[in-house]
Amino acid sequence: MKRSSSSSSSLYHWVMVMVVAYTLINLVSGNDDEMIIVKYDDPTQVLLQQPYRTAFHFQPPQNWMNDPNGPMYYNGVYHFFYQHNPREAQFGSGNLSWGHAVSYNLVDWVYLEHALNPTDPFDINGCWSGSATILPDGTPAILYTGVDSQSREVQNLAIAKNPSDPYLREWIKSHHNPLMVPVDGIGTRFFRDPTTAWQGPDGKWRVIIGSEINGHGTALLYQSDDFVTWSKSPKPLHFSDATKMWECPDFYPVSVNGTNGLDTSVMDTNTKHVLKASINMDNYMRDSYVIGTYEPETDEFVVDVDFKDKSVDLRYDYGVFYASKTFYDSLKRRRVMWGWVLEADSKLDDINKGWAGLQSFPRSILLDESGKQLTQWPIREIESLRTEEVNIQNKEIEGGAEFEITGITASQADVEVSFHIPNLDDAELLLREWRDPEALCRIKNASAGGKIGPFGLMVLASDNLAEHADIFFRIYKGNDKHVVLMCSDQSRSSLREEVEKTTYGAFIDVDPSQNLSLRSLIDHSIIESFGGRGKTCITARAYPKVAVGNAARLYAFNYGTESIVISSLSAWSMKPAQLSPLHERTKSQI
Ligand code: DQQ
Repeated sequence: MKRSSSSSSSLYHWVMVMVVAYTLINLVSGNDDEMIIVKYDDPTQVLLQQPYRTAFHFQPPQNWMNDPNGPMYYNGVYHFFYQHNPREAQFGSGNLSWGHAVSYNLVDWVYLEHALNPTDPFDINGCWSGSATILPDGTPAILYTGVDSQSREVQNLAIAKNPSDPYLREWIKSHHNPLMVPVDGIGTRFFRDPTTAWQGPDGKWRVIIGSEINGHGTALLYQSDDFVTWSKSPKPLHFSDATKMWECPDFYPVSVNGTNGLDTSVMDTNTKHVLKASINMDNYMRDSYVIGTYEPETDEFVVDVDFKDKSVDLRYDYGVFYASKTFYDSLKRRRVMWGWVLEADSKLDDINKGWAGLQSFPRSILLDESGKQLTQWPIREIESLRTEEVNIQNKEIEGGAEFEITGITASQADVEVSFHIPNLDDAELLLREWRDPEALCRIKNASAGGKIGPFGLMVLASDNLAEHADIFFRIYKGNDKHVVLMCSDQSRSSLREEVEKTTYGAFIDVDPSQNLSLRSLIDHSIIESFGGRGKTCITARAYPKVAVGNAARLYAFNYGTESIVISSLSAWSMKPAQLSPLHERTKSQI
């Protein structure tokens, strides 16, 4: 692709983003009965701040968004709900409502009216996170946490008013609400986030609720015959004394040999189960998971390896990724995951920009063939956004070198690269004290030279490399095999001081004598990276001052002493996804 066409399409995109952003602000502001919206005195100020708004990641038109809620595929339409504060670009627990958007391809979205707002005594202080379950008669049902008039967390039910409305625009809260209240010593602020329910062989529904009991993160188990009357099982599904409060648990089957995802109630001898907990402990937010065997007759869940601590637990993503939720996509027979990607910009800048919070690009999720971990990959529909392409084959990068990958829009790109490491013999020894990969990535950042690595990609880089975010590998010699470290280093990602510039890292369980792959989705202020074909994922935020829009560059680099070969690299500019309210779309555009 030629630089001139990418520049003009990018310019067009920017103009469109600004026009749409301005129009949306006005449109939504005018819709008084729906939301109360912060008014901007000087809309140009808002528009000037938009370089960080994303082109193909889900964002609401404005204001604060956090957890993904109740994703589902129903009657030909994908539904996505999200925690939204319709009043401002900051978390406001009492205002939290369920934003709602629909899609036919999980890429382009139509914003609808909010599905749930805090209006009743059982949720007057916030409609918090929850999940959707499609009942056997085809009725979509939402179980969600309400913060009630006494500030207790309680579980509520809402049913789609008209299941034949393709967009399920109206939801009726059950007059039986609240269905579950904190009893038996459960803390009133430690009882939330119901999962998608599953049905056991006895026909009873089961659901788990996140909690902390006696200081231990716990998945409380509830059962019901009719989805309305729920009773607490004497034993939780699982708990861990290595963790505290479990938010947004998720529990679902994965196929041991197959490449399809499984519906939540499927369980047979070819399935294992995944239990994920979102743990916000010691100022660190992570989505950790365990894999185990679930016996539906007894509700026993026996884990292979239990939760321990943040440096050794299995995590969906070792970067900024929290409160995730999966759903079974019956159309494509896969399990799809969404996760909340937090901001790294200052609170004041969030307010000035008028928005905060992203969703990860949806990922399909499978059990790895080792059976010991999951793998994730952006859903293949993302490829419909790929446009100009560059390819590089068999290119050696000598130690200490970098080169620019030109020909694509580097601020809005999908990059897949596969590295060959010609000589593994001279790998440095992995020292015992380097147990925590994130700490190791901080000590050995991209500018600390090594032997095999650091090598990888420099993204959202400025012309003179004053700004760049780096995703790279280092190879070490461990006790009996090579160890591969993957880092996502933001330390030089912005000349703006107020921005958080966190460095993340994780080990990848791959054999580096085979090709080592890296894929990065770059979208203005987010970088989602997948190492070893999705065995290790790291999501990061970057807010460059200079490397924005057309000024952003992409490089491959190798600052180790040993040469590395790029066996293949493909990179694409990405078209923006379509995100707009229903009244702005014609039928053919939906
Ligand atoms: N966010 C929700 C809670 C959940 C937390 C409130 C996790 O339901 O525990 O917005 O981010």
